[in-house]
Amino acid sequence: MKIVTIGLGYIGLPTAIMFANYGQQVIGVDVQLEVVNSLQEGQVHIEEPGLQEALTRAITSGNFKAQTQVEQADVFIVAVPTPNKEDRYKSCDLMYVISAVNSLIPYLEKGNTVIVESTIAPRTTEDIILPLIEEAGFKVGEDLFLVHCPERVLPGEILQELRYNNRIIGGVTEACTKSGKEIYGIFVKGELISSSASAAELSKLMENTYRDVNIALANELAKIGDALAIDSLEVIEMANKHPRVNIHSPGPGVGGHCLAVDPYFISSMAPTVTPLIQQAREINSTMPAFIVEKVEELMEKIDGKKITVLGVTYKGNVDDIRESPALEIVDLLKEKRGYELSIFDPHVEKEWIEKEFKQSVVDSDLLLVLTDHDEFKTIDVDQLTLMRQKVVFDTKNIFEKKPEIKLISLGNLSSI
Ligand code: SAJ
Repeated sequence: MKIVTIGLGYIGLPTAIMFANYGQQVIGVDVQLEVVNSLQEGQVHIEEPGLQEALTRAITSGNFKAQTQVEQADVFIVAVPTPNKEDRYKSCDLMYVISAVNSLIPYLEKGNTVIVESTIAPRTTEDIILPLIEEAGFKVGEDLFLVHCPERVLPGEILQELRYNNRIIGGVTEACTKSGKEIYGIFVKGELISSSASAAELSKLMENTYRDVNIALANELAKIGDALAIDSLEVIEMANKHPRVNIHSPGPGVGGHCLAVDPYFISSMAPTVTPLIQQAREINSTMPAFIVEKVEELMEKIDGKKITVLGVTYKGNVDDIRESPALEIVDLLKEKRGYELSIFDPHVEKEWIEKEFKQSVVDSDLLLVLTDHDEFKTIDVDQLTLMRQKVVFDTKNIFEKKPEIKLISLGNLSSI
């Protein structure tokens, strides 16, 4: 089978490589020439465990190549970004999806299958993509097949989850779903769930919304703990021992290109019936400002000047800084509050990031933990000797209590 994947980012690239390593002939297409060049030279451009080795295998077998041009194939997979529009409701911007679909239409032939993996607002496949294809003269479900098959893999675990997660196959007709199942059956070991395109779209969005709302509840609980001087982290730990409770973890905010984006795709389509979803977004997106407020209180109390920030990615063990609450916090602390800042993140290479942890803590009054990279979990007191004061504000709950350290977490904010 010949497959063209359009979009070689966090989802499109692993998917393309996976099909190639399962014996399919795959052409990966991206509009960014530097991405294509780097892949042609055998180098992945994103950090994801196992991906480099998988690319090397795919290239060596001759089953994968990258290019900027779409060409004829049996299957077309669209995995391009869908950002929020800058409108009032932050609705789904389909610009890249429409452009990708338009780029493949000239190559369509009878019997082809078009799959959209990009996360899209509910009803997009049927109301927007289907007409584009039918205007080109094809009857979907008869001449060719159209499927929404949302990606649901967790960054950091992509290769494992691509294979073992259950996969929703949302066909525009039953024949479309059947075709989608045959294609993903090539490597997916989880259940292939037959559905419609619209239900598949909403399911994907609700999965991320469920997580966003649950995190908002945890963040609200951290604020309740602060207001009432009760350890909210201890409360969460105990509550989660109840067999039907699973409160998520509070943190400095919700980032990445999924949870901080997708809930708006639902609320913008149904704004009057989504107060809970909108409120959760509001709670999570104001967490950085809340953390900065607490940092200010703490810095005033300890008469501090310099802050060392640990981690700027949107979560631990990834290199992705898109929609990162940590960056928003850095910006607020530096530009607006004028603290001296030193930033350390072993997963990100930028000129404003310290190369050495040891160097980043020199004369620091506060270690502000914003990301739970594994590297930070093993930091011990000896590595903090160069700090002016050994105060740690750990927003990710990864530091152990030690007598030599004054440790503030989201569980004991009231002790500031
Ligand atoms: N976070 C918290 N508290 C938590 C869990 C997460 O504050 O208890 C924060 C993280 O620090 C991060 C953000 O939420 O800033 C999102 O992280 P995440 O690990 O929840 O999710 P993503 O964005 O990396 O991936 C999610 C996943 N969705 C679900 O778990 C329902 C993944 O399976 C999806 O494929 C992905 O979105 C996507 O592409 O949509």
